[in-house]
Parts: sequence; C-alpha cells; structure tokens
Amino acid sequence: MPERLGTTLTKHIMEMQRRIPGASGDFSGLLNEIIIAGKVIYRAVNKAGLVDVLGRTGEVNVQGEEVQKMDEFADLTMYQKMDHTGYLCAMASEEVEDIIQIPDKHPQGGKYTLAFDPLDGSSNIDVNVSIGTIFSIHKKISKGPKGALEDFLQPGKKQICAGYIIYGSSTMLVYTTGLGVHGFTLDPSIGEFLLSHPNIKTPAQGSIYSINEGNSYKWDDRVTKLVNYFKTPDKESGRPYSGRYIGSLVADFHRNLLKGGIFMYPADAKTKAGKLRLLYEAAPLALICQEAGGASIADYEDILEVEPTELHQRVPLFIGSKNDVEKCRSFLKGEF
Ligand code: P6P
Repeated sequence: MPERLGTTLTKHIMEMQRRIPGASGDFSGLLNEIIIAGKVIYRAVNKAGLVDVLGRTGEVNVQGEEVQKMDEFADLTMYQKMDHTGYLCAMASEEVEDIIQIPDKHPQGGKYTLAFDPLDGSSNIDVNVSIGTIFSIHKKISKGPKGALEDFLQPGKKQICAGYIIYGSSTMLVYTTGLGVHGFTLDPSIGEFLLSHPNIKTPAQGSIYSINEGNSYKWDDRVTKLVNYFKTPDKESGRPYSGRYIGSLVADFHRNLLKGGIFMYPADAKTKAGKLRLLYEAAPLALICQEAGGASIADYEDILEVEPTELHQRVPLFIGSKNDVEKCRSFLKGEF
C-alpha cells in the first residue's frame, strides 16, 4: 500500500485559492513559480561544495556587499522563473539597483509585484550555515501595464503574501497570505514541499535574544540598557535569556518564530538606519511574525506601518515574540 502523502504545498495553495471567490489562479501560479525557483536554488545550495558556485564573484552589489556566486545564481533563478509568466508587472531584487521591468517580449500587465532577497546570508554558505530566500508580494497600484516604483513603495501591512525558504538541515518554505502561517518541508525523494508546520503560532514570550554583540560599542544607550535587561537574571520574568545569533537572518528568525524570542538589529553609530532592508527582509518577516501572533518594530514604529521611500531602504529591526517586542518598544521609547 503506498504511503499516504501529507498535504503538498501545491495542494495547499489550491485550497487557499478556493477560499477566495473569483480568484483567477494568477496568484497561485505565481506562488508555484516561487516554489520551483526554491527547488532549483535548494539543489544548487546542496551541491555548492561540489560545483563552482562557492566563493565570491569579485563584484560588489548595490548594497556595497561582495556578491557571492550563489547570490548571482539565486537571483537569476528567481528572475528567470518569473519574467515570462504574465503574473508580475515588475520585480525588485536585493541584488539589483532599480525595479526590474518585464521584457516587452513577455506578457505584460501582471497584477502583482515581487520583491525578493534571493539568498540572504549567502556569505555563510561557504561554511555550511543555513541561508534563505525571502519574498514579498504586493498588488500593482500604478496605472498602465508596466510596473512602477510606487507599486513597491507600499507599507508592509498591504502585502498580500510574504514568505521565506530556509536552506538548512532541511529545506522549508514558510508563508502567509493572511490566513495563518504555514510551514512546508521539502521531501527531496519526491521533490515536493509537504505540510509539516500548519498554522504556526509564535510564543508570546521567549527565552532567546539574538543580536550581534560585536556591535555593542556602536549602540546607543537605549539599546545597551535593553540588551542588558535580557541578560540580567530575574527568575520571575524568565531571565537571563540565552544568546543565540547565527548571523543569517532567515535562520535566526525561523528559530525564534518556532521557539519564541527576540531578534534585534538596531541602528547604530555606523549604520544609522540599521542594516536590514525594509521591502524584502523586514516587511515580509514582519507580516509572517504578526500572522503568527508576534510583532515587529523599527525603532518604535511598527514595521508594517512604515511608509517606504526608497527601494533598498534599511530599517532597524526588532522582531519576534509579542511581549519581548513590547519590552523593546518601551526601552526604545526611553521608558526605562
Ligand atoms: P552582521 C547577512 O549578511 C545579513 O544580511 C542577515 O542575514 C543577517 O541577519 C545580518 O546580515 C548579519 O549582519 O552585521 O551581524 O554580520
């Protein structure tokens, strides 16, 4: 008797589509293309040590960061899976300065935008640390068939879908369309993402804090006091928290989402707006976190309320368990 498969991601997407009256299927089609791109990137990431995709290209991207060969591969994979589908009016990638228009030879007038970080944390790939792809989907709001910058400069609360793929000890795709957060684990033997974490809810309070303490000399006093709070023993409030920092946003976020905890990348004397990007890192993770019962702030404004002004805008990021984020907010408001 063949084993009964769990729910595949493709089936889950169709079930979600059935809950939306009048759905054209374009959104489901877009998600399915992202799934295929994730599988192609997974295959390359898992063979990275064997084929010539390790290491640096010697180029520098729009962020001023060295481009890893895998960054380029993942970026190209996402682009090539999406550009001809007719689902998108334009794309935005962490690796590319401006918005990416759909070539005239392909169907125009797509209803959605896709912003993505094709391979976040890719400098970790050479040492076999988990890395990830992060994506954010908005509805097109500009006039005419082509996408425009305004289609991307929408607050995170208007995203219609947010998700990430984490390439780790197993490869998982976690996403939300506003109907809960659901995690799927790739079964390489059949090449399908299977539902493994239905309706993820993050604990209201965690016992993990994640921050690069090597930056502490650049922190302002509010952040120093906040981090010391989490490190100070106090039985009643479950402190001290354990320090866990992988240095790969998707991996740190995913662990805290499942176990509870707080991830912090504050602005500091050197990176005055913070390091992480709003449109394709903070905002998608913030939507997922909120849907899972958590919260996220940029200094003390909710990430999902931030009105973007630039495509590659950076923001401070405090994200995770609701009670822990509210603790951050009170320190950042100087209430301690
Ligand atoms: P730092 C990876 O380069 C990244 O963009 C995120 O994945 C990660 O959270 C952060 O930067 C780590 O930055 O300054 O602690 O090395």
